[in-house]
This record gives sequence, C-alpha cells and structure tokens, in this order.
Amino acid sequence: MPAVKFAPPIALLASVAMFAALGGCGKEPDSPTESNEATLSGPDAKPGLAASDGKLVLPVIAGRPAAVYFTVRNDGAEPVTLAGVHVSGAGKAEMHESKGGSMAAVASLPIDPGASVVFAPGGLHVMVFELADTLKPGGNAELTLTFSDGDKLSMPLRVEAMGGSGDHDMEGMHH
Ligand SMILES: [Cu+2]
Repeated sequence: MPAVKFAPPIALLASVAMFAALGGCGKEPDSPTESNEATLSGPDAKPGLAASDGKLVLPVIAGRPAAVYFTVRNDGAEPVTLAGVHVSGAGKAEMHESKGGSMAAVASLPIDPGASVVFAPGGLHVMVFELADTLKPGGNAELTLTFSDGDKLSMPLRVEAMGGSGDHDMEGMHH
C-alpha cells in the first residue's frame, strides 16, 4: 500500500499568494453600485440577477405617486420575466413605460441572458402609490422584484426629493 501523499507545499503557497493578490485588487471604495449590490445576497436574491442604482423619487405634491428607478441585469443562462414590483412603505407599485408624452402599464418584462434593463426618467419606471409618510428624502426603502417563476429579488432604494430637471416629466402625467 502506498503511503498517503500530502499536497505539495508549493501548491498551498501558490493559493495563498493568489488570495493575497485578489484581496489587494483595488476597487473604488465609494462606488454607489457596490453598496447596492452588496445587499443582494440575502434570502430574496434570485440567482444570476444583479440589481443596482435603485432610487425612489418623491413627488413635489404630497399625495401624488412617486417614481422608482433602477437597473437590473440578467447574468444567468436563461431568459427571465419580471412580473411584478413591490416597494416597502407603499400601498401599490406598478411598472410603467413613458411613450410620447403618456404612459402605459407594463404587465411583464422579459430580460434576455446577458441583457440589462434600465428603469430611468422618460422610459420604464415603477410608479408608486399610497406612500407612507415615513418615506423621507435621505431615507431608504426596499424594492422587491417578482419574476414569473415566483423568484424574488430585493434591492435598496435611496429616497430623494424630486429635483433634477430630468425628473419633471413625471409631473402632471398622473390623475
Ligand atoms: Cu407612471
């Protein structure tokens, strides 16, 4: 019977060196997407999907709907279909798409493998109704995406007051 062989020490040293090199690899420390994506490893993290840059823009006039913007990327091998949205602290949230000055509800949204979908002013957005008054500028909320297979993905939202000129097209377009 041959004696049990131990892994050559050189392999161990090599992996230690590699770990050190990876650990030292410089990433921008204050990148906002980094902190957003860091929370996606919880129980509500759908495998293969990454969401980032989430924000909730409060209406100028209380009682109006807010808008949520974010980016979601499908890094998986299969297409997925975004089928629903929920925002913490809000009674109702819907996917909408602005088209030529009006907007239409979006019931479901397919995302191909390798594709990103950007919810941004003037295009796709989540319209948020019945806002709790706990949602204040500078605070946080949570967006949960539900997919057609029942999987969910949650991401943090930074709560902002409506400010930049790019957001003004939301005003007056709802009831
Ligand atoms: Cu809308």
